[in-house]
Amino acid sequence: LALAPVTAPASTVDGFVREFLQNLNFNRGVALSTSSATDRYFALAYTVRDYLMARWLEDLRRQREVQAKGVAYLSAEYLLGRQLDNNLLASGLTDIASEALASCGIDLDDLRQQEVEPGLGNGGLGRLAACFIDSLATLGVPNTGYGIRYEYGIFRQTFEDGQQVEQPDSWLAYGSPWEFPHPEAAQTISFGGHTETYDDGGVQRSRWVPGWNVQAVPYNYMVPGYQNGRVNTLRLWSAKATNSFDLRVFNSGDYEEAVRAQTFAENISKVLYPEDSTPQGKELRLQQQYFFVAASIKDFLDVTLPKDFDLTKLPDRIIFQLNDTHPVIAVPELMRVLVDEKKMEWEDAWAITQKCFAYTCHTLLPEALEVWSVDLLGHLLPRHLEIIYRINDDFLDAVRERFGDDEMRIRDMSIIGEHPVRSVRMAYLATVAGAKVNGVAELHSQLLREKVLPDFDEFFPGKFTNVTNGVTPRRFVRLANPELSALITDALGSGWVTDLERLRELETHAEDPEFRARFAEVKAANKRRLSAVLRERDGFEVSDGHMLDVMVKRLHEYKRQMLKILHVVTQYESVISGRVVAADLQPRTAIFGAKAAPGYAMAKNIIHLINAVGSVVNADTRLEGRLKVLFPPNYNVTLAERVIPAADLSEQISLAGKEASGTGNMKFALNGALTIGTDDGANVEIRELVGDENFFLFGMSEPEVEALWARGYKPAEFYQADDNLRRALDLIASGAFSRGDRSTFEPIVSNLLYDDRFMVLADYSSYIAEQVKVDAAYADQDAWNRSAILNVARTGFFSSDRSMRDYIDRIWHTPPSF
Ligand code: DL6
Repeated sequence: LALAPVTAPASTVDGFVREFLQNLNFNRGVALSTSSATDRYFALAYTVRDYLMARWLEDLRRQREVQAKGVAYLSAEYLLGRQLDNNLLASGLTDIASEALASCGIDLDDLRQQEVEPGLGNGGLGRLAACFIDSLATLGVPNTGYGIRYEYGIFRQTFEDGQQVEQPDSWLAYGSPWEFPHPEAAQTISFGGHTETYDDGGVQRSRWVPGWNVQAVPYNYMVPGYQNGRVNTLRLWSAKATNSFDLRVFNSGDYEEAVRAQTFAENISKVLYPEDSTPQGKELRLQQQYFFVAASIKDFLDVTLPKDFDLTKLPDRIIFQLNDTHPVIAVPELMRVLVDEKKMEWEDAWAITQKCFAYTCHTLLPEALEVWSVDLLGHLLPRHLEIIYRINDDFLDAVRERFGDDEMRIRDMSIIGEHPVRSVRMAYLATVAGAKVNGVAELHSQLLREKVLPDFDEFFPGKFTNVTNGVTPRRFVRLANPELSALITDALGSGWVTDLERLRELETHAEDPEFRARFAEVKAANKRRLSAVLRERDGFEVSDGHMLDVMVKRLHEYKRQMLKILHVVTQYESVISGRVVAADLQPRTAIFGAKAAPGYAMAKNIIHLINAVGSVVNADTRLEGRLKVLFPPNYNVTLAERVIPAADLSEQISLAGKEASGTGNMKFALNGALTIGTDDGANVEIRELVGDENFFLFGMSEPEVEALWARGYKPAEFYQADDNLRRALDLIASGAFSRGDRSTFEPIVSNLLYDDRFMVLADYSSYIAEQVKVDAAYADQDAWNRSAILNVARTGFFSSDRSMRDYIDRIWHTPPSF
């Protein structure tokens, strides 16, 4: 029996009902008549798992047997979103489940609402990782995603008097039915202590004598491919104390001290670090990073590989993809394991290591390029610091050999920076160690090569490449937009879900008035659906006939939510001053969704301002309801799935040269919103694909931004030169949105006038002019719909399936299936 393969339950309504009721009875311990919605949701999730289980076990068996080269994706973040619908879709069970539940008197939709989404990421980077693992499973590429099972994910945002308040996200309060804990497979992870040299049979070797340990407990999650019978694994690590408490101390009555070690250890996976672009040198953060990569490397070497594996063949078996700098401490860790534990020669270990890693950079902001002070690193991971020094010495010797004693260049390229404190530059370490380094959009990869790491590009010809980001069409079109999906399937058949370039075939349909009318009806239905969600969730009303103008993303000054709210204030001011008649405004609702990092004061001020403007504008009858601002709190993946399909206009308005790629921009275009955007990140590629006539471009290009900086940017000159800008800023400064208190938003206004690092004022007039064109274009609904359909038709390139194929071709060289 133990050798018999597991079989899935019968894929029939009766089979599903039987499995569901069994789960309700045997796994939840309740009868249908007494079950709560939570019981039913859990029983449903268990049932879907049961259907996927046979495939999962079979894939794990096959992976062990075939031992083909696979991908280990190392990411500190996975912003997964709800799992139930995705797993129902992947297993092809949605209709059966819906019918089966209905026969038990249960509405599937009610159970969907029970799921708390695992918010184990801050934004684009974490959501990208979730899209990538979905695509790898769909392509049939063996992959394990490795990360951290944070007990608390990204904070739950509420507003108090318009200001952000962060609440803990206790997504595990009722447990998660999707995870499989394996405490018996825990790995011991060490920290602290010191290093020493010793005589190993006549050879002098170094070793680490750690100071303390924690246990890394794996929790496995299924990652099913889309209706292809493949299931990969996401393995998230949870920290546990080696000794849960000290009984002797407990018995002496010092209860707090007895569990101190436990609290300390378990803090490591307690909370997602709430920053996505301004990392601070926090010890806990470095602990998190080392904790998960050390556990993942051990897991791969000790558990996945056969016992007698020849480690010189490691690059034929695995590539560790470093998702940004967070996992880069994996490089010295693999070196430590190979040299100290497996007793390899340094040169051999380094040759292997250099083939086993590749690094994706996700930023252009200098402050987001992570560095760790050598003091902290040496205190927490002393042996790793020694290894990093040796890697750096060898690297700088090679640089000297190539470029001579150019000390300036040596200093610039050193993995160790000296200012303001001696630190390890993790992006440099990743670049030196990685077989490949990629940016995430064409422009980003170009700027990475030319501006951020030019010396490295020269030194390592061919190492740098680009892979433009993508998004999974399963979650962001098929699930999020069922009506558009039905329309597309009607026109093209269902193959587009795994071959998104087929959307091109919609181009001819864009010329068909009947198709355009059906497309318009889909958009209207999506707006009604969003309206119902916002009414129930936040008590908001979405007015009929309004253009939905949407800006949803993390709050950061470089993304320039400020520019969008200045547009709202400009329109508002033009009406209350009597220069524009309200009836002449194109009815618009600006929808914002954004969380600010808790320590980022200016971002929080901007949230406050948006809410304050919304309160005043929405209540002012002079606007005759033609301009509205809605800011639903706690923007997350679940809300994104409702907002994006309903949007008419997508705001992608970062300062050129600052947004690495963006992925929201792709989701909106694929759902038939037109973009107003700068030539930044992947906007550039979106515009090239959809055509200038279907995209609202404004603002300076990246070279123009550079030229303005070089000339000396004085934002106040732009304020003086533009009447609308002056009026809008003056209105904010006057206290019009702060009950007359001029001090409330003074920091925002003076920052814009005297600093304005992200050139909001310089791009303002071009933005406002382009918004006038948006209004004019929207007035011709039929032409707008044609453009929207062409956006859908021409953006199939942005499927994460294509991104994954690019990684496979350009970086990983893994076989497409096993
Ligand atoms: O590559 C995914 C995503 C990009 O789309 C965004 O443009 C980029 O800002 C984000 N990067 C990060 C890393 N930290 N910073 N800054 O979140 O990655």
